[in-house]
Amino acid sequence: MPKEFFPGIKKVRYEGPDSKNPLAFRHYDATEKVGGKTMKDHFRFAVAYWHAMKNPLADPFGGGTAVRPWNSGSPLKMVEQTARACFEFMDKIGIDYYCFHDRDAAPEMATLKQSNEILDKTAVILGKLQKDTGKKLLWGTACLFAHTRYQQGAATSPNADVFAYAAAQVKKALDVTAQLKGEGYTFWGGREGYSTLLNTDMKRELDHLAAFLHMAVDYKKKIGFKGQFYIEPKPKEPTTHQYDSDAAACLNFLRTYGLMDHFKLNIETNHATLAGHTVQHDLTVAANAGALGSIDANAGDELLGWDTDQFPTNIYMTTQIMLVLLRMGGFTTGGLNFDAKVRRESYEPVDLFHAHIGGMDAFARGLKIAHAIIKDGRLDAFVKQRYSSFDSGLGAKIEARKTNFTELEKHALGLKKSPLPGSGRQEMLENLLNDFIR
Ligand code: XUL
Ligand code: CO
Repeated sequence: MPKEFFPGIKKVRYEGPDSKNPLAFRHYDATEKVGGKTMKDHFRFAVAYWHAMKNPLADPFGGGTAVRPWNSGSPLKMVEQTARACFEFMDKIGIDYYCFHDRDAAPEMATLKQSNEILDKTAVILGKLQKDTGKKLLWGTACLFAHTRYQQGAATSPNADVFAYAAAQVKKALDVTAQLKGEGYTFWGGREGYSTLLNTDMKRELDHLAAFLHMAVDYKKKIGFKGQFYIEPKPKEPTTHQYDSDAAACLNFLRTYGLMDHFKLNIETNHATLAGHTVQHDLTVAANAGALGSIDANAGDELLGWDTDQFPTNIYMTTQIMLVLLRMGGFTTGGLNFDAKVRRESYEPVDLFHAHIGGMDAFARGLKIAHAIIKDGRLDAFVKQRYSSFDSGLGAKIEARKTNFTELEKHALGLKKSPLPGSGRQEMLENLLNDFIR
């Protein structure tokens, strides 16, 4: 086994905005404090094992292009090499957390028993690496969408044996996540939806999904796992419609089935845009419900209509994400997981560094800008003023639910002219935002 998987690449350092070194940070300085908290603590960045380490970079028209020397050899050798490559990468890029699916940490074997055995061995390897380096698991998850048995869903499969198999897989993934002291566990319903309603009993499938998640909550209690459960919304792809389509749909599902106390949401940029929302929309919906837990940071491509999972580079977007996050008071258990892959053309290991550096720098700038906007206060003051008619008098009575239609009618009849709100000043506010993006 080679001593290094990224030979010739040193630890990436902060060199300041004028640096011309492509393997240096220009804006992300882990120890710099913004608003009393280090950048490192604001973001809690994580490496996504499945993309950074395992994605072959295939597309529907051609096979993988990625050069990943660690993805070779017998299953166990590959597992160990990949784990070591991931920890070397985390060390060199300066990221403390990682996230994995059971089946990217270890491959699926011929039987469930064998898959569990290799996953157990993998957990020992990862546990040792965590102990030696201080790196941590942000969240674990189970891949319930790649194998052919899950072609028609896992917890929403029409087949009870498939449901049981998925339950067994999540049970094991929870054991391993707990063993590795994961700070969370994510449920992304990869195929929990339908391709056509002609063959689908939607109500029954949703009831099954709820039963599955209740059993997961019970098992979590049984093993004493303290990590946070997340649901990750996505509207479609691979299915035509996924039940966890957006933050609002997830919250409705959780409330309907009495699961609200046990789950928060893991919001992913490209999933929100596929749902026809901006990411700040879905973040805000989640935060308003006290349910914004974690973020899968990436970006889509405006010209392509699918989940391209690109690295986030747009400072306007990172600023708006950080505005929501700062107003919420920041992460507790969650973090910013780069659920993003390099382009098929960027096939060399060093491209993983460029991609993460770009994402971390873009978020560092977004953080500083959002902090400055909040400190400046004009944006918040404008919004406050916009609703000020509800601060006293009749408006305050409406908010306190101390009035009724009869009284409101009397008030409306007494108005001297038709009421009109002040200008929304969208352009002025867009200019204000742009003034901070330097
Ligand atoms: C798929 C996706 C997943 C989840 C974890 O679009 O985002 O990688 O984050 O299963
Ligand atoms: Co994701």
